[in-house]
Order: sequence, then C-alpha cells, then structure tokens
Amino acid sequence: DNSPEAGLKGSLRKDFFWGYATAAPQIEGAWNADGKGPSTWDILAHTPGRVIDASTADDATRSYDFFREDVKLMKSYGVNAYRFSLSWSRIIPLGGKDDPVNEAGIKFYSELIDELLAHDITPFVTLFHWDVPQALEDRYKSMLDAEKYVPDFVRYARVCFETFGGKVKHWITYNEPGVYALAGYAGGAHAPNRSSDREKYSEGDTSTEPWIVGHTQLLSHAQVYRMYKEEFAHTQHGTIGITLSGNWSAPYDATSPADIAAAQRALEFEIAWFADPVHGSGDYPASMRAQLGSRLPTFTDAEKQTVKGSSDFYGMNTYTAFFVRDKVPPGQPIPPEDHKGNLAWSDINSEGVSRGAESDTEWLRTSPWGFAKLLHWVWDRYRVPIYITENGTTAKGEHVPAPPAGDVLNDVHRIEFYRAYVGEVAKAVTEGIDIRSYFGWTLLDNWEWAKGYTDRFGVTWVDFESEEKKRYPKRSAAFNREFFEHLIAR
Ligand code: PNW
Repeated sequence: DNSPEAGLKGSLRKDFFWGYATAAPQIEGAWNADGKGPSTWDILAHTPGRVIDASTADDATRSYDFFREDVKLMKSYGVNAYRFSLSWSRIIPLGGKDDPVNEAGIKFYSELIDELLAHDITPFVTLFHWDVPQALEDRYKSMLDAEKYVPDFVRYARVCFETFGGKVKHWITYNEPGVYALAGYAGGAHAPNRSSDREKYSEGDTSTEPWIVGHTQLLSHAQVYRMYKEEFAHTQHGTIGITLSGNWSAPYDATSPADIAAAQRALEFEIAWFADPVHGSGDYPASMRAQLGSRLPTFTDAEKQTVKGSSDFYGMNTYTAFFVRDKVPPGQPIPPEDHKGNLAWSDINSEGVSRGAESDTEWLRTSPWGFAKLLHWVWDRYRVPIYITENGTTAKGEHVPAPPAGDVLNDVHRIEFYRAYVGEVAKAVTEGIDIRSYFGWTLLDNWEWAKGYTDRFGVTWVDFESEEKKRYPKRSAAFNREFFEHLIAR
C-alpha cells in the first residue's frame, strides 16, 4: 500500500495533472541540427572549464531523435501530462523580432505535441527554460537591455501561440527567473557567465545585474500574458502563468527574533521577489527595497498594473528546505553582493535537528516538512491555484558508470522522497489548498547544466555512453504510477 495514510485515497481532484518535467537544453541534443541557432548554454558548454565533467549538451539524451520513445515511456509510467520547454533558437535561430522562423524547429515541436495528444498526455509548455539565443547576447546583452529584449521575447511568444496554441492549453512563460538571474549574473556559473568575480569571469556586475535581469523577465512575462489574454485566449481557451523557484526557509533558532526575521527575509528574497509583483501588491517586497535601495529597479504605475495579476496560477518549483540565521548585525552595512537577504545557512537547527537526508546534490535534502509549510505560506499570501511544476531529487551514489548494475535502479532514496512530498500534496489538498498539478523532476537523467552528467535526477536511468542513450526505468517510476493511481481514485 503506497498511501502515507489510507484517508488520503482519492484526495486529488479527478482532473489532477501529473507527470514529469524536462527542459529543452537538458534533453534534446541536436544542438545545431536542422537550422537550430546556438543558445548561450551551447556556447557555455563549448567553453573549456565551464562544466564540471567537461561535457556538452550536444547530444544529451537525444530526445530530439527519440521523442516518440520518450512518449511511449511516459505512457508506461501512467502520466496524464508532460511539461517540456521550447528552444527559442530552434524556432527562431537568431532570436530577434525580425529574424526568420525555422520551419524544421516548428515541425519538431508540432510532432512532439501531436504524439503526446495521441497518447492522451496533456502538454504543459514552457517558453523559456534558460536558453537565450546567443545572437541576442551578442547583439545587446539580452536581458540587460529590456528595451530591445522585450519585443524580441514577445514576438517569439507570439509565434508559439500562433503555431501551437490550437493544441497547447497550458503555457508557462519563464522557468525560475530568480535562479536564472542569480546563477547567471551573480554566481556566474550558469549562462551567460557574468559575475563580479574577475578570477573566474571577464564581465558582469554582481551588485546590479541580477536585479535588472529579474526585472526584464517580469516585464516581458507580463506583456506576453496580456498579449495572450487579449489576442489568443478567446479562441484558444488556455491558461498561462509563470513558474517560480522556492524552497522553505526556517529559523535556525526558533526562539530568536533575529533568526525568525531572517527566515522571513529569505522567503521574500527568493519567492516574493517575483511573486509579490505578479500575485500580490504589484511591487517588490519592502525588505528587498530596504536592503537594495536603488539597485533594485522600479516599476512605473502602468507597469505595476500590467504585472499585477499576470498569472492564472502559481507555478511552483520546489526541492528542499533550509535553516537560516541572521548574518550581519543590525546597523552594519550589508555587502552589495548579498543576494539572499543577509543570512547564513545551516544543515541543522539550534537543537541539532537535520533538515533532511542527503542526496548527491549538496543543496538538496529530503525536507517534506518544509514543503508542507511552503504550500501554506504561498497559499495564505497569494490565494491562487497552485501548479507544482517541478519537484524531485538525486539519490546518493547514483553517479556510477553505465550500464546500471546491481541495485542502482532500485532508487529507494528517490522513492522515499516522492512518497513524502506527494503525500504532503495530498494532505495539503485535504487542508483546503487548491493544487492542480504535480510534475516530478525529471523524466530522464539529463544534462544538469554546469554539473554536466554528474547529477542524475531522472526516474529513468540513461546510459550516456551508449550511442542511443539507452533508457532504463528506475523503480521510482513504477512507485509514482501506483501512488498517483491511489491518490486520483477515479
Ligand atoms: C531547477 N536551488 O533549478 C531547474 O528548473 C532545472 O532545470 C534543474 O535541472 C533542477 O532544478 C535541478 O537542479 C534549480 O539552489 C537550481 O534551490 C537550484 C535550486 C533550485 C532549482
């Protein structure tokens, strides 16, 4: 019996969407096939020293070639939905509003969408999962120049709605604008590799650029949302929103007012940075303005009106929870490169309790207790239907050479993760929270960005040494199938 509590049987809505999520740059491969233009991530992968195992995503899992096998696999996993992203530079190789559309790219995604629909799998389509066309980076530094960037993104979205909107009814504009801004423009490890750290990176200003890049994503997201509502919704009848990254933050010392405030600040810097403008007041949280001052861009009144309410749902990507404590004492200056709200992390709290079991990924531990709190925090603050668009884990020791031998497909750690997290979804629903989807991250072991092939997040083992990137189902895939059948009792 896979139920955490027998009482949760059938607790998910009959029309609940569940399945797995992926991202184009992590699975497609075919990086320059059939007219595709290079993305910033292709350039990063081809630059020595940028990816820890020196791998590229040139082939990845070869899903460009094997998408029909992927759909078959998903069908065998019992899913009723699939979240994937479109590669902007496969559709418009040079990216810009006056640049030509690549018919081969359109054909690929049309065939994928048709294949999904033929198998009764509902497509959830992300327009942007981190791969900017390199041409736009070269022309005007992409998101650092909102005036030039916004019309280019809006036109790309228009092409997608016009081409796929008859069949796609669930759209996500951006995936995790905050992680994109911080990893690419503060830490610098992600594309386009900008940071103030001159030992590692040649360009960038960590104190200002992440906030500008976040702002550009909000403005362009909101324009695309309004365009969809005004020009497409009445004939296409779809929903559209944005997906935000957010992990729970709890005070290190639950009796310390400073730590309690730090945990709240952590949630605001990570989540409310985007969620307050979109789902709340229409503006950035006061805690961010107080710390960042004029380094944080401002919205005009007209922009606030456009951004406010610009998402039909709360798209939630979540993985873990942290304990946080106050860092710089009040009254002392916070360094401008601080992007997290002046706090420090800990794996244990003041009573020595661990945030959860370790995975192969240093920031990610199994912390379902935090997920339960996060769902309530988001629901109480924003009151919009929640689509969980990513949740999953690596498992300790899975980074072993292919083909899988012994017990490697028996991914107990991942099963326990899903059992606990999906159980919290069902429980939250019984507590009155409106949750409409759950997408596990991810369908296949894939190219985990700057970590290359070293982190395996899939419910499917992929043999990257084999020519055809052979797929082997892990036991978690069968577990999830049974678990969701139990929770969505029809
Ligand atoms: C997400 N964090 O990124 C992305 O959407 C996926 O493409 C990625 O493969 C997946 O999570 C696993 O990393 C995140 O530090 C990266 O909290 C970092 C964090 C969260 C999400």
